[in-house]
Amino acid sequence: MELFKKILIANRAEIAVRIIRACKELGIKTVAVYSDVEKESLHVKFADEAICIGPAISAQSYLNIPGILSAAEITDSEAIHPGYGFLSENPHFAEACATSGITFIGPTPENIRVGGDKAKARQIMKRRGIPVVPGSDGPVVSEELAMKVAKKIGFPVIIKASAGGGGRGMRIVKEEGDLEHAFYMAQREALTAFGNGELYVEQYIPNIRHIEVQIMADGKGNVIHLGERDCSIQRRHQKLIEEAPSPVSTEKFRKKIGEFAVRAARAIKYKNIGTIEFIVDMEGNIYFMEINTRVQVEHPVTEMVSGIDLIKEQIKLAAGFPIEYKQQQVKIYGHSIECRINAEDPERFIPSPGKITFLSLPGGPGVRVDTAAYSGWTVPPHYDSLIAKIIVHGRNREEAISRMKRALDEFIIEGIKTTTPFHKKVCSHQNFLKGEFDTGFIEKINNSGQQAPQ
Ligand code: MV4
Repeated sequence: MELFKKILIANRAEIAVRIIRACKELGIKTVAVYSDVEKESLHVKFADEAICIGPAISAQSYLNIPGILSAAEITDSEAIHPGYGFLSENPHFAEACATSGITFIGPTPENIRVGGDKAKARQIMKRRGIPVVPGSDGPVVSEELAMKVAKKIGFPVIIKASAGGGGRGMRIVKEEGDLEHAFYMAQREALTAFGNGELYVEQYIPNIRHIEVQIMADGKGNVIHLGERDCSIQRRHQKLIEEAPSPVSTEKFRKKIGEFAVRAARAIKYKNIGTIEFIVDMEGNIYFMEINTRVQVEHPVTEMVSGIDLIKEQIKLAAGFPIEYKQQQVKIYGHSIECRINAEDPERFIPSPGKITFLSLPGGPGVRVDTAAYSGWTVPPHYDSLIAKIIVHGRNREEAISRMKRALDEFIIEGIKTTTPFHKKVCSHQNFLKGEFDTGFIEKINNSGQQAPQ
């Protein structure tokens, strides 16, 4: 077996840079693709070759399957890494790669299909005995069926879109009288957003933590997990801060949630790296939620505590190599936190694209910055506003937080607004310091304005 000689990266910005770094360390040549407005982007400068694939609008460049496949063929690329977003969870793209004789660096098209069908994934896990929130067995095809399920499990319930993501097509229903309206609203929203109005129903669990597990599978029977990430600090379904391990985790908890994740991966014959998402309630009960079939934005916190380069693993697994170690050899060391720095107003989170007139990045012990930003670069308005990830590692959570505070102070940027002030506020909040938060944390602090003394 051999690794690829050349990989095309079908993405942009920090994740494209991250993938190029892994390729360089593996001795693999890289091809960047870019849109008209991204000629001066760092991923273009870092790659061995670069091809313009069309105009700024994603649909005509980063989402253009024939265009990207042509770029791969012209450059003799043997594989394509899709990064996250864009084509990363498009089963048709994974299939089109195979048809063109190009390896898609990711799971199988069937894995991607299951990941994109949340009602089906839930049903599979339920049948395998992996705990799911009480709810419908698969999709609910009518408002009457949704009502029947809701009455059986009791209100409040949450209606979700099978094809859902980013909180779209989701409705919390407090009581019987609200269900009919909520059902049709969710259905219409899902149809508009995903072209698929299929819905399912679950009991609504309040005050949850979002905890996910990194898994790795080689398709040869080896499935392992690399521990959990706590992604509860989010705003309107956009994660803002992630950490590993979870502040509520113990050896016992990790073993339990890790085993659920491995069983979930086995249940769908998963191959490559992936994430099994759970919600954890106030009593510590764990429930399966979703499968994410891509590398995630927050993957670095797992890399920092496990010492495993997930992008290199992704590439090696796609090339057919087996996993080189056993579950018992995976050790979680210390604590890691990531702050997502967005080019946004820190109060209202409105995008703030434009020219970065000055940038100085943090460094020093235990600090990693994944970014494609540099002094003089113009953040384009056409894409998402993530411009840098500040990732810290410490021997324990306290050390990680003090390093994050220092790193945020060292992050100096001029010309655009960023969410850095927001992160500084969170890192000084007494509940964050105590590890006491759920997915409602940001709303709570933004509404009450409470802040820990410095
Ligand atoms: C839930 C839930 C409570 N109970 N499911 C949100 C995104 C998706 N990945 C899963 N989500 C949730 N699922 C059950 N059964 C709470 C959330 C949730 C949420 C829901 C409404 C408004 C804001 C939210 C923020 C985080 C999580």
